[in-house]
Amino acid sequence: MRVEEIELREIRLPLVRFFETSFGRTTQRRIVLVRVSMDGLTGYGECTAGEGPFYSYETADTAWHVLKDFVGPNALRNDFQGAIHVRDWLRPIRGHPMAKAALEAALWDWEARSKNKPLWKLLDGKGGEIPCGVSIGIQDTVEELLAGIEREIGAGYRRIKVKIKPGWDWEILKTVRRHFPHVPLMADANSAYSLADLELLRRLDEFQLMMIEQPLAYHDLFDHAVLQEALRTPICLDESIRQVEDARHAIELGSCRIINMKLGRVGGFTEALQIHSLCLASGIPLWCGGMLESGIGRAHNIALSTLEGFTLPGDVSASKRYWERDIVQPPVEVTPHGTIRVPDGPGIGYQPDLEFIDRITVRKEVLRA
Ligand code: OSB
Ligand code: MG
Repeated sequence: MRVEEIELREIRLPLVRFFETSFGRTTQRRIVLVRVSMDGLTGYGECTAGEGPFYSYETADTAWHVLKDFVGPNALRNDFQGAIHVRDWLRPIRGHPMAKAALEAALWDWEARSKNKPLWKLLDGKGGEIPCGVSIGIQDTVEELLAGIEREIGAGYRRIKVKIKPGWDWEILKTVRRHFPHVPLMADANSAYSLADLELLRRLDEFQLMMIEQPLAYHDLFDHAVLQEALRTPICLDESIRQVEDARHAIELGSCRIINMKLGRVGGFTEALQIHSLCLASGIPLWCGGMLESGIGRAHNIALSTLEGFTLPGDVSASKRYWERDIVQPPVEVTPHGTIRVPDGPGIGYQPDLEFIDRITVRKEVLRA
Protein backbone atom coordinates (compact mmCIF):
# COMPACT_ATOMS: atom_id res chain seq x y z
CA MET A 1 0.00 0.00 0.00
CA ARG A 2 1.15 3.56 -0.72
CA VAL A 3 0.66 6.72 1.27
CA GLU A 4 -1.60 8.77 -1.04
CA GLU A 5 -1.31 12.21 0.42
CA ILE A 6 0.70 14.05 3.04
CA GLU A 7 -0.50 17.40 4.28
CA LEU A 8 1.88 19.69 6.15
CA ARG A 9 0.58 22.65 8.10
CA GLU A 10 2.17 25.17 10.33
CA ILE A 11 -0.03 26.55 13.08
CA ARG A 12 0.63 29.35 15.57
CA LEU A 13 -0.51 28.84 19.11
CA PRO A 14 0.19 31.37 21.87
CA LEU A 15 1.07 29.93 25.27
CA VAL A 16 -1.20 31.03 28.13
CA ARG A 17 2.01 32.06 29.90
CA PHE A 18 5.66 32.19 28.79
CA PHE A 19 7.80 29.09 29.32
CA GLU A 20 11.45 29.69 30.19
CA THR A 21 14.37 27.26 30.27
CA SER A 22 18.12 27.79 30.61
CA PHE A 23 18.19 28.34 26.83
CA GLY A 24 15.47 30.95 26.61
CA ARG A 25 11.84 32.02 26.82
CA THR A 26 8.97 30.91 24.55
CA THR A 27 5.70 32.84 24.33
CA GLN A 28 4.15 31.45 21.16
CA ARG A 29 4.62 28.05 19.55
CA ARG A 30 5.07 27.46 15.84
CA ILE A 31 3.93 23.88 15.34
CA VAL A 32 4.21 21.77 12.20
CA LEU A 33 1.43 19.18 11.87
CA VAL A 34 1.45 16.21 9.51
CA ARG A 35 -1.64 14.45 8.18
CA VAL A 36 -1.28 11.27 6.13
CA SER A 37 -4.09 9.82 4.00
CA MET A 38 -4.29 6.30 2.68
CA ASP A 39 -7.17 3.95 1.91
CA GLY A 40 -9.84 6.42 3.05
CA LEU A 41 -8.31 6.91 6.51
CA THR A 42 -6.11 9.62 7.97
CA GLY A 43 -3.46 9.80 10.69
CA TYR A 44 -1.98 12.77 12.51
CA GLY A 45 1.46 13.63 13.81
CA GLU A 46 3.01 16.70 15.43
CA CYS A 47 6.56 17.93 15.02
CA THR A 48 8.23 18.91 18.29
CA ALA A 49 10.93 21.14 16.77
CA GLY A 50 11.13 24.47 18.54
CA GLU A 51 11.11 28.00 17.14
CA GLY A 52 14.90 28.29 17.35
CA PRO A 53 17.87 25.85 17.40
CA PHE A 54 18.33 25.88 21.18
CA TYR A 55 17.04 22.60 22.61
CA SER A 56 18.39 20.89 19.48
CA TYR A 57 19.46 22.07 16.02
CA GLU A 58 16.02 21.51 14.52
CA THR A 59 13.53 24.34 14.15
CA ALA A 60 10.01 24.58 12.74
CA ASP A 61 11.59 25.85 9.49
CA THR A 62 14.22 23.10 9.15
CA ALA A 63 11.54 20.50 9.91
CA TRP A 64 9.25 22.00 7.26
CA HIS A 65 12.05 21.88 4.67
CA VAL A 66 13.09 18.33 5.54
CA LEU A 67 9.49 17.07 5.64
CA LYS A 68 8.52 18.74 2.37
CA ASP A 69 11.66 17.98 0.37
CA PHE A 70 12.92 14.68 1.79
CA VAL A 71 10.84 12.85 4.42
CA GLY A 72 7.49 13.37 2.65
CA PRO A 73 8.70 12.37 -0.86
CA ASN A 74 10.48 9.37 0.68
CA ALA A 75 7.25 8.21 2.33
CA LEU A 76 5.29 8.59 -0.92
CA ARG A 77 7.78 6.38 -2.77
CA ASN A 78 7.79 3.47 -0.31
CA ASP A 79 5.45 0.54 0.09
CA PHE A 80 3.74 0.83 3.47
CA GLN A 81 3.84 -2.45 5.38
CA GLY A 82 3.45 -1.08 8.88
CA ALA A 83 4.59 1.93 10.88
CA ILE A 84 7.32 -0.15 12.53
CA HIS A 85 9.26 -0.08 9.21
CA VAL A 86 9.09 3.65 8.56
CA ARG A 87 12.29 4.32 10.52
CA ASP A 88 14.15 2.10 8.06
CA TRP A 89 12.82 4.07 5.06
CA LEU A 90 14.10 7.25 6.63
CA ARG A 91 17.55 6.01 7.59
CA PRO A 92 19.33 7.50 4.50
CA ILE A 93 18.26 10.96 5.72
CA ARG A 94 20.76 11.80 8.43
CA GLY A 95 19.65 13.56 11.59
CA HIS A 96 16.41 15.60 11.69
CA PRO A 97 14.73 13.21 14.12
CA MET A 98 11.85 15.56 14.93
CA ALA A 99 10.89 15.91 11.27
CA LYS A 100 11.02 12.13 10.86
CA ALA A 101 9.10 11.45 14.07
CA ALA A 102 6.22 13.71 12.99
CA LEU A 103 5.60 11.68 9.81
CA GLU A 104 6.20 8.37 11.58
CA ALA A 105 3.75 9.26 14.36
CA ALA A 106 1.06 10.07 11.77
CA LEU A 107 1.54 6.61 10.26
CA TRP A 108 1.30 4.94 13.71
CA ASP A 109 -1.97 6.80 14.28
CA TRP A 110 -3.15 5.75 10.80
CA GLU A 111 -2.23 2.10 11.41
CA ALA A 112 -4.02 2.01 14.76
CA ARG A 113 -7.14 3.56 13.18
CA SER A 114 -6.98 1.10 10.29
CA LYS A 115 -7.06 -1.74 12.83
CA ASN A 116 -9.75 0.09 14.80
CA LYS A 117 -7.56 -0.04 17.89
CA PRO A 118 -6.24 2.60 20.26
CA LEU A 119 -2.61 3.46 19.54
CA TRP A 120 -1.55 2.36 23.03
CA LYS A 121 -2.82 -1.15 22.25
CA LEU A 122 -0.92 -1.26 18.98
CA LEU A 123 2.21 -0.31 20.96
CA ASP A 124 1.48 -3.06 23.50
CA GLY A 125 0.87 -0.66 26.37
CA LYS A 126 -1.79 -1.01 29.01
CA GLY A 127 -4.88 1.16 29.32
CA GLY A 128 -6.27 2.84 32.40
CA GLU A 129 -4.40 5.86 33.71
CA ILE A 130 -0.92 7.33 33.47
CA PRO A 131 0.70 9.32 36.31
CA CYS A 132 1.46 12.98 35.56
CA GLY A 133 4.01 15.52 36.66
CA VAL A 134 4.59 19.11 35.62
CA SER A 135 7.57 21.08 34.36
CA ILE A 136 7.70 24.59 35.78
CA GLY A 137 9.82 27.09 33.89
CA ILE A 138 12.17 29.73 35.24
CA GLN A 139 10.13 32.59 36.72
CA ASP A 140 10.82 36.29 37.26
CA THR A 141 10.66 35.85 41.04
CA VAL A 142 10.88 32.98 43.51
CA GLU A 143 7.45 34.00 44.87
CA GLU A 144 5.92 33.27 41.46
CA LEU A 145 7.65 29.90 41.40
CA LEU A 146 6.32 28.98 44.87
CA ALA A 147 2.81 30.04 43.88
CA GLY A 148 3.08 27.94 40.71
CA ILE A 149 4.18 24.88 42.66
CA GLU A 150 1.38 25.37 45.18
CA ARG A 151 -1.15 25.52 42.33
CA GLU A 152 0.14 22.37 40.61
CA ILE A 153 0.24 20.35 43.84
CA GLY A 154 -3.33 21.53 44.45
CA ALA A 155 -4.28 20.29 40.99
CA GLY A 156 -3.04 16.82 41.98
CA TYR A 157 0.20 16.50 40.00
CA ARG A 158 2.48 13.80 41.35
CA ARG A 159 5.85 15.43 40.94
CA ILE A 160 7.23 18.86 40.35
CA LYS A 161 10.08 19.60 37.94
CA VAL A 162 11.78 22.93 38.28
CA LYS A 163 13.96 24.38 35.55
CA ILE A 164 17.35 25.56 36.78
CA LYS A 165 20.29 27.54 35.34
CA PRO A 166 23.37 29.20 36.87
CA GLY A 167 22.05 31.85 39.27
CA TRP A 168 18.62 30.13 39.55
CA ASP A 169 19.62 26.90 41.23
CA TRP A 170 20.82 26.19 44.81
CA GLU A 171 19.08 29.12 46.50
CA ILE A 172 15.88 28.47 44.57
CA LEU A 173 15.80 24.76 45.37
CA LYS A 174 16.62 25.55 49.02
CA THR A 175 13.57 27.83 49.19
CA VAL A 176 11.35 25.34 47.36
CA ARG A 177 12.39 22.55 49.74
CA ARG A 178 11.76 24.75 52.79
CA HIS A 179 8.20 25.42 51.59
CA PHE A 180 7.52 21.91 50.26
CA PRO A 181 9.64 19.48 52.33
CA HIS A 182 7.99 16.31 51.03
CA VAL A 183 6.93 16.96 47.45
CA PRO A 184 8.55 14.66 44.85
CA LEU A 185 10.88 17.20 43.27
CA MET A 186 13.43 17.23 40.45
CA ALA A 187 15.43 19.81 38.52
CA ASP A 188 16.15 20.16 34.78
CA ALA A 189 19.21 22.16 33.70
CA ASN A 190 18.94 21.73 29.91
CA SER A 191 22.74 21.47 29.63
CA ALA A 192 23.51 24.71 31.48
CA TYR A 193 26.50 23.37 33.48
CA SER A 194 29.91 21.79 32.99
CA LEU A 195 32.18 19.68 35.17
CA ALA A 196 33.65 22.96 36.46
CA ASP A 197 30.34 23.21 38.42
CA LEU A 198 30.77 19.83 40.08
CA GLU A 199 30.88 21.28 43.63
CA LEU A 200 27.66 23.22 43.13
CA LEU A 201 25.92 20.18 41.61
CA ARG A 202 27.12 18.04 44.51
CA ARG A 203 25.55 20.48 46.95
CA LEU A 204 22.16 19.81 45.33
CA ASP A 205 22.29 16.32 46.90
CA GLU A 206 20.96 17.84 50.14
CA PHE A 207 17.54 18.48 48.55
CA GLN A 208 16.66 14.81 48.03
CA LEU A 209 15.78 15.38 44.40
CA MET A 210 14.27 12.42 42.54
CA MET A 211 16.80 13.22 39.81
CA ILE A 212 18.67 16.00 38.07
CA GLU A 213 17.95 16.15 34.35
CA GLN A 214 20.61 16.86 31.72
CA PRO A 215 23.02 18.95 33.79
CA LEU A 216 25.89 18.83 31.25
CA ALA A 217 26.36 19.26 27.50
CA TYR A 218 23.59 18.17 25.12
CA HIS A 219 25.75 15.62 23.30
CA ASP A 220 27.77 14.40 26.26
CA LEU A 221 27.84 10.94 27.86
CA PHE A 222 31.38 10.87 29.24
CA ASP A 223 31.31 13.84 31.62
CA HIS A 224 27.86 12.80 32.84
CA ALA A 225 29.43 9.48 33.90
CA VAL A 226 32.09 11.36 35.86
CA LEU A 227 29.43 13.53 37.46
CA GLN A 228 27.10 10.62 38.27
CA GLU A 229 29.96 8.95 40.13
CA ALA A 230 30.28 12.06 42.31
CA LEU A 231 26.55 12.55 43.04
CA ARG A 232 24.02 10.76 45.21
CA THR A 233 21.18 12.25 43.16
CA PRO A 234 20.38 10.15 40.07
CA ILE A 235 21.11 11.80 36.74
CA CYS A 236 18.36 11.61 34.11
CA LEU A 237 19.42 12.17 30.51
CA ASP A 238 17.21 14.01 28.04
CA GLU A 239 19.11 15.79 25.20
CA SER A 240 21.98 13.25 25.15
CA ILE A 241 19.79 10.24 24.27
CA ARG A 242 19.05 10.47 20.54
CA GLN A 243 19.01 6.79 19.61
CA VAL A 244 19.18 3.35 21.17
CA GLU A 245 22.99 3.31 20.88
CA ASP A 246 23.19 6.44 23.05
CA ALA A 247 21.04 4.72 25.68
CA ARG A 248 23.26 1.64 25.60
CA HIS A 249 26.42 3.74 25.91
CA ALA A 250 24.95 5.81 28.72
CA ILE A 251 23.92 2.71 30.67
CA GLU A 252 27.28 1.01 30.17
CA LEU A 253 29.24 4.14 31.06
CA GLY A 254 27.05 4.93 34.08
CA SER A 255 26.13 8.35 32.66
CA CYS A 256 22.61 8.24 34.09
CA ARG A 257 20.24 6.13 36.19
CA ILE A 258 17.01 7.33 34.56
CA ILE A 259 16.02 8.24 30.99
CA ASN A 260 13.54 10.85 29.76
CA MET A 261 11.98 9.61 26.51
CA LYS A 262 10.84 12.04 23.86
CA LEU A 263 9.46 10.83 20.54
CA GLY A 264 10.79 13.76 18.54
CA ARG A 265 14.27 13.61 20.02
CA VAL A 266 14.69 9.90 19.22
CA GLY A 267 13.07 10.06 15.77
CA GLY A 268 9.82 8.25 16.52
CA PHE A 269 8.07 5.29 18.08
CA THR A 270 10.19 2.51 16.58
CA GLU A 271 13.39 3.92 18.10
CA ALA A 272 11.51 4.67 21.34
CA LEU A 273 10.31 1.06 21.53
CA GLN A 274 13.89 -0.19 21.20
CA ILE A 275 15.14 2.16 23.90
CA HIS A 276 12.22 1.01 26.04
CA SER A 277 13.19 -2.67 25.65
CA LEU A 278 16.80 -1.90 26.51
CA CYS A 279 15.79 0.09 29.60
CA LEU A 280 13.46 -2.67 30.78
CA ALA A 281 16.26 -5.22 30.41
CA SER A 282 18.73 -2.92 32.19
CA GLY A 283 16.49 -1.79 35.05
CA ILE A 284 16.54 1.86 33.96
CA PRO A 285 13.27 3.65 34.76
CA LEU A 286 11.73 5.77 32.00
CA TRP A 287 9.31 8.65 31.87
CA CYS A 288 7.84 10.59 28.97
CA GLY A 289 9.12 14.12 28.47
CA GLY A 290 7.25 16.98 26.83
CA MET A 291 8.05 19.68 24.27
CA LEU A 292 5.13 22.07 24.86
CA GLU A 293 3.04 19.99 22.48
CA SER A 294 -0.44 20.76 21.31
CA GLY A 295 -3.07 18.07 21.73
CA ILE A 296 -1.88 15.86 18.88
CA GLY A 297 1.67 15.49 20.21
CA ARG A 298 0.28 15.22 23.73
CA ALA A 299 -1.97 12.33 22.64
CA HIS A 300 1.01 10.47 21.15
CA ASN A 301 2.89 11.03 24.42
CA ILE A 302 -0.01 9.57 26.39
CA ALA A 303 -0.01 6.42 24.25
CA LEU A 304 3.76 6.02 24.70
CA SER A 305 3.46 6.51 28.47
CA THR A 306 1.31 3.37 28.76
CA LEU A 307 4.32 1.09 28.13
CA GLU A 308 5.43 -0.87 31.18
CA GLY A 309 8.89 0.70 31.45
CA PHE A 310 7.36 4.15 32.02
CA THR A 311 7.29 3.85 35.79
CA LEU A 312 7.80 7.50 36.77
CA PRO A 313 5.36 10.42 36.32
CA GLY A 314 6.11 12.20 33.02
CA ASP A 315 5.91 15.78 31.77
CA VAL A 316 2.58 15.01 30.11
CA SER A 317 0.06 17.40 31.63
CA ALA A 318 -3.30 19.05 30.95
CA SER A 319 -3.87 21.10 27.78
CA LYS A 320 -5.05 24.08 29.82
CA ARG A 321 -1.64 24.56 31.43
CA TYR A 322 -0.40 25.68 28.01
CA TRP A 323 -3.36 26.51 25.77
CA GLU A 324 -6.42 28.67 26.04
CA ARG A 325 -7.95 26.33 23.48
CA ASP A 326 -6.26 23.10 22.36
CA ILE A 327 -6.47 21.72 18.82
CA VAL A 328 -8.06 18.43 19.91
CA GLN A 329 -11.40 17.56 21.42
CA PRO A 330 -11.78 16.86 24.20
CA PRO A 331 -8.69 18.68 25.52
CA VAL A 332 -6.27 16.60 27.59
CA GLU A 333 -7.49 16.65 31.18
CA VAL A 334 -5.88 15.54 34.42
CA THR A 335 -7.81 13.88 37.25
CA PRO A 336 -7.69 15.33 40.79
CA HIS A 337 -5.31 12.50 41.69
CA GLY A 338 -2.79 13.52 39.02
CA THR A 339 -3.44 11.05 36.24
CA ILE A 340 -4.63 11.12 32.65
CA ARG A 341 -7.23 8.54 31.64
CA VAL A 342 -5.96 6.84 28.54
CA PRO A 343 -8.58 7.16 25.78
CA ASP A 344 -10.10 4.00 24.30
CA GLY A 345 -11.00 5.37 20.86
CA PRO A 346 -9.08 4.31 17.75
CA GLY A 347 -5.66 5.84 16.99
CA ILE A 348 -4.56 8.65 19.29
CA GLY A 349 -8.09 8.74 20.69
CA TYR A 350 -8.52 12.54 20.54
CA GLN A 351 -10.31 14.29 17.69
CA PRO A 352 -8.38 17.06 15.89
CA ASP A 353 -10.54 20.21 15.80
CA LEU A 354 -10.23 20.81 12.06
CA GLU A 355 -12.16 24.05 11.96
CA PHE A 356 -9.96 25.59 14.67
CA ILE A 357 -6.79 24.19 13.10
CA ASP A 358 -7.79 25.83 9.79
CA ARG A 359 -8.15 29.18 11.50
CA ILE A 360 -4.67 29.13 13.04
CA THR A 361 -2.88 27.70 10.00
CA VAL A 362 -0.23 30.04 8.57
CA ARG A 363 1.01 27.77 5.77
CA LYS A 364 -0.06 24.53 4.19
CA GLU A 365 1.43 22.20 1.61
CA VAL A 366 -0.02 19.02 0.14
CA LEU A 367 2.28 16.31 -1.24
CA ARG A 368 0.91 13.58 -3.48
CA ALA A 369 2.42 10.46 -4.95
O1 OSB B 1 13.91 19.83 28.60
O2 OSB B 1 12.13 18.80 29.06
C1 OSB B 1 12.69 19.75 28.52
C2 OSB B 1 10.08 22.17 27.08
C3 OSB B 1 10.72 22.57 25.91
C4 OSB B 1 11.97 22.08 25.64
C5 OSB B 1 12.59 21.19 26.53
C6 OSB B 1 11.96 20.78 27.67
C7 OSB B 1 10.69 21.31 27.97
C8 OSB B 1 9.94 21.00 29.18
C9 OSB B 1 8.44 21.16 29.08
O3 OSB B 1 10.45 20.72 30.25
C10 OSB B 1 7.70 19.92 29.30
C11 OSB B 1 6.25 20.05 28.87
O4 OSB B 1 5.95 19.97 27.66
O5 OSB B 1 5.41 20.22 29.74
MG1 MG C 1 14.67 18.21 29.74
